[in-house]
Amino acid sequence: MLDGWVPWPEEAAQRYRAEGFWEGRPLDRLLRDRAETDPERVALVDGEGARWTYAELDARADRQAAGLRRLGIAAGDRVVVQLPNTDAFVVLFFALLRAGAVPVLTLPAHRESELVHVAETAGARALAIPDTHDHFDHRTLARAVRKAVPSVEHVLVAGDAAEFTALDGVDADPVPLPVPDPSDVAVLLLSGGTTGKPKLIPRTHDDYAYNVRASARICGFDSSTVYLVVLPTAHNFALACPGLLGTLLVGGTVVLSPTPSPEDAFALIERERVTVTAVVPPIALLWLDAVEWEEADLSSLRLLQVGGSKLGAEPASRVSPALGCALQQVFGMAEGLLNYTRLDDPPELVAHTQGRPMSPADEIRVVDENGHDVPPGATGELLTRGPYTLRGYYRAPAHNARSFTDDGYYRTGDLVRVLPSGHLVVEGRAKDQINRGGDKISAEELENHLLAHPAVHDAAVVGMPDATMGERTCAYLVPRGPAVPPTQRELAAFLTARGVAAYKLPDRVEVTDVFPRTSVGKIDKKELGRRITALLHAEGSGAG
Ligand code: OOB
Repeated sequence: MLDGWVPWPEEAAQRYRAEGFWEGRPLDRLLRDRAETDPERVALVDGEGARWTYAELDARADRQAAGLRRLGIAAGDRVVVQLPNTDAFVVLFFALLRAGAVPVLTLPAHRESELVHVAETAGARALAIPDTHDHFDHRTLARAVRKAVPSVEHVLVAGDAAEFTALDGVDADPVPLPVPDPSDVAVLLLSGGTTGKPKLIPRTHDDYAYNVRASARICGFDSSTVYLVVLPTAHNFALACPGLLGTLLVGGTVVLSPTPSPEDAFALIERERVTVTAVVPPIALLWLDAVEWEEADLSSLRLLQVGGSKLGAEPASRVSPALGCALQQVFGMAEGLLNYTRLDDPPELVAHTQGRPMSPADEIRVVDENGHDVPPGATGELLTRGPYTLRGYYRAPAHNARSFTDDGYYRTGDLVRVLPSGHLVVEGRAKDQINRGGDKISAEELENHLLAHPAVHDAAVVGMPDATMGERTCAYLVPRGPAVPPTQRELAAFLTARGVAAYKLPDRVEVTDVFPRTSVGKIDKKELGRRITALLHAEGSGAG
């Protein structure tokens, strides 16, 4: 058993098993099963058109698993994975599961600040990266991570490995490997984060397999499904809701798009006759515009899943007419709980709600600031527990004490109301986080970086309304004494040099002498939010 994570209480675990939510099978079996029943079907196609059957993918994973063991990666070892949407990700993901190691999934956009923290927290044994991606040399990043985190012994590189180990060369003849305990942690996902640094989310074989299986059923995935991975494969939405894993589970075909741009994605939809894909709202908006001028044939598309941040009712109602497919809203979280609008829901509910919980075993409470249940239909914070929602972050006891109730409910920090149909409408947020078109930015994490700037005395990060992204990031600064406060460009350079991911850089910087305070003396972020919103209105831009 991996230590440092919080398992479900025995009573709940027994119930989830007895009721069939947890099947007691390792996660990698979903690939093995298909390789046995449909070996010659195409499992995976990459952006360039290279194709792998189920048998080939399965065999590659076996060979790499054996190679990883030979390299010294042992059962329970954590391996930080930072790979873009390529076959290398898929093979390594299954190879690690089979070697009994735990993939720790990070985004290609993450940089030194995030990776060092993640590798350190996980006590990672290895790091897997591309050589270069999106004009960035990840080997430079790996050198910095190794220097800062001595437990990282191996760097595995997809492509030109330089002084590191080439992933391609890791293969060895398959060996029998011990079967992992299905109730143990299979994978560690990254949380959006509301505090100083991102947290790690343990997902077990049992819970994640159920997440994938139930999602695939609700979304109508079957062997005719051709799923386009548009978001990063490492993101829970694209990986398991039902995503890449859900498609492999049912014997469909996964197609990997290198980017979410309409040029790349539309060309792949046409070429591979893609039937379903998942995007965040800004990409949905971009695609709704792009169909006007892009010539591609999108007639194969049956379903567009949209989630990660709130999709407005107006663009929601434009999806079907413009793209000729059904819309599904998805309100999910890497921590577990998934809400889907159903394929047979009336159009009103699909356009105006963020779906209802996936599982009959999902328990939902909506509470006020004192933790009391609000009256039916009123808005409050969503609390949840269930067979695929974590009971605690990995190695984070202090944070866990705040993020969970005594009886195990996870405090989502999302403000919702529940309709009589059980559908949820997301009304806002009670957490100190900015949701920049699906990318989550912890205000505290960014403020800590800003406070490190010599000319900054105090910093407060708030969201500001934005027509495309939902919100963008505004950093309010109080300069240090007579110092000249940094401009937005100077700050961007400063933060980049500190190894902060580009999506976290403030979109706007505002300088003030003093922060508004609440009655208890905390920075009044609501007031700052109102100020920047008013300023945007006065400038004639913003919410639009
Ligand atoms: C997904 O997962 P995360 O972990 O990146 O972010 C979770 C948070 C939620 O707590 C909520 O604040 C926000 O993202 N969110 C939405 C939303 N979907 C997610 N807010 C409003 N409307 C929505 N539809 O973002 C995620 C994971 C699995 C599937 C889909 C999204």
